[in-house]
Amino acid sequence: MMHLLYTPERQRIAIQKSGRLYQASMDLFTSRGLVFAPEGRSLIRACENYDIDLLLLRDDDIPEYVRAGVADFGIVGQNVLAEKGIDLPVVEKLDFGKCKLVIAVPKESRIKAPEDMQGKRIATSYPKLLSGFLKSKGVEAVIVPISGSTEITPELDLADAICDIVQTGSTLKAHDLVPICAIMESQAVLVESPQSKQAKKRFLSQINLQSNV
Ligand code: PRT
Ligand code: ZN
Repeated sequence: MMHLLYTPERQRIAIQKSGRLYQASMDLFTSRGLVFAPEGRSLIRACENYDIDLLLLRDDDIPEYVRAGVADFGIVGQNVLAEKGIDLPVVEKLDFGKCKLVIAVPKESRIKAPEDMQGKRIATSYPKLLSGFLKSKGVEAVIVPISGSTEITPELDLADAICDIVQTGSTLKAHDLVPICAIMESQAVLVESPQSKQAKKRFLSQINLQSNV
């Protein structure tokens, strides 16, 4: 029998509302015994057997919600945390959302290494991580900020290279791009708010203890 745990208020856990991390995040909670009301259009979804509400958000917004303590916990990619520059305590590294942030170039390009990118244009949705990487290599390049579909930019001559997330590599291949170096490896992590009180931390660990995962 599932017993309800007493908490003075409901815990809020921010997860991606759709996209690559949504289903795996829901599966994680389900595997730990949480039952949710059927999907509706609301951005808040109540758990029926624990004092927990899910906040369904754009993944880019999750670090800020958790940092501010509006959400007590969040599930987000390490790449997003790093790009936002928001460092949050990691409760658990999760076994999904694994990917790499790489620099890739057209396969016929003369760019073969980061040093060859001096003065070149690189399209990315990760300007902060890219700029840190280029600085560490002593390379000055032009960062072209793009919010999505960077892989199309070399063939349209908006950029000479891209810096993007790769998982299987099939998107790069489809655009005749090849990776020349990796900037970071990433996976989904469960983070907690620094604002979160001890009771909340204990609360979550109780859920973990009930898990068979
Ligand atoms: O709408 P919202 O802002 O919430 O979602 P989003 O579109 O920003 O993110 P989404 O759902 O694409 O990805 C969420 C998180 O999943 C990322 O922040 C990463 O932590 C992780 N992840 C894991 C990935 C990938 N794998 C991935 N393959 N994120 C993006 N991709 C994209 C990549 O940008 C490229 O377009 O998939 C393409 C490459 O995939 P492959 O398999 O062809 O290499
Ligand atoms: Zn996003």
